[in-house]
Amino acid sequence: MRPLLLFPIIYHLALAANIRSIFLFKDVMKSNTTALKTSGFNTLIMFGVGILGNGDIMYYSNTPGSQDVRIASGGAYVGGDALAQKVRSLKTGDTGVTRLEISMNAQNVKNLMTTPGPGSETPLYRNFQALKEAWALDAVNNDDESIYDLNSSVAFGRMLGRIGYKYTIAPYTNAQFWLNMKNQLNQGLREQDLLLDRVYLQCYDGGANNNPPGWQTFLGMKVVPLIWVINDSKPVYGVTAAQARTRFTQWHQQSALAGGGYWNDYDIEKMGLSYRDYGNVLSSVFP
Ligand SMILES: *[C@@H]1O[C@H](CO)[C@@H](O)[C@H](O)[C@H]1NC(C)=O
Ligand SMILES: *[C@@H]1O[C@H](CO)[C@@H](O)[C@H](O)[C@H]1NC(C)=O
Ligand SMILES: CC(=O)N[C@H]1CO[C@H](CO)[C@@H](O)[C@@H]1O
Repeated sequence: MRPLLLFPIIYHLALAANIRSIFLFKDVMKSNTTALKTSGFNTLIMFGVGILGNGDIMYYSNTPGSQDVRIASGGAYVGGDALAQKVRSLKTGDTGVTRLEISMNAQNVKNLMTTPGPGSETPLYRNFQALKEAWALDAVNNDDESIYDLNSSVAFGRMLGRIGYKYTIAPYTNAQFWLNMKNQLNQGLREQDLLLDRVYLQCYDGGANNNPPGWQTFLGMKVVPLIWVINDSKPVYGVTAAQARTRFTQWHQQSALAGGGYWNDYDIEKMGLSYRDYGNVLSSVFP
């Protein structure tokens, strides 16, 4: 009978894999995706997705010379083949990346959850379904920093869950709101089936004083602290790879974390930093 035990053990190890993440602020058509795939990261989170009042989905540009791209409309992917191929390539070929997320704000979510609602025939549902397929996405990250409407956020999260996405959050403040959301979205679900399965905690800028172990206790789930790499936008929050190692290690010793992550790839390239150095920190602290 012993061999039967192997499967659950392997399954458990797969679930326990440490998260090594980076937010992609730079247009994926312009960033060094080879470096992103081969520097130790296993999770990439594409920043700058948003929805319009009619349920169309946009990929907003945060890169000089790039333009905003409409990526889903009328229940179809409309972002173009080159972009779809580039995004899909992040998880294929020579890569350590196993999970790809898109990060968005909460603009228009409340309106659309009220009318027409979260049903499977709505433009929003069909657009997210088409985008998931076109880009081979695993999760949608909620980076709401202003609206915080619980009811519509929960309805939207459940809608995404029915499409097959996981749902993640990237709080910097308002812990009670995120706890309420997590409790509603994960109510009655087993550990391996959680809908809201990851928390990326901003530990810079407005979240500079966040203590990841404290958040873990409050939320009742492990978190992935995010650190901002060296940058010229808000230099005071810039952290070298060596400093990142110290901070991740200290938090992890206080209370085991789900992994670590960085904000963001654009600054790594702009400041001439090393993906390898920042990635190695995650690979050694969160092997
Ligand atoms: C992209 O990253 C790879 C791997 O780190 C490196 O060899 C290559 O020189 C980089 N390309 C550019 C254009 O910087
Ligand atoms: C909560 O959201 C659902 C789904 O969109 C909606 O039907 C319901 O009216 C909302 N309730 C409140 C109190 O806003
Ligand atoms: C160009 C620039 O100002 N870079 C700064 C980014 O942040 C780090 C850390 O504070 C500074 O050392 C850099 O000078």
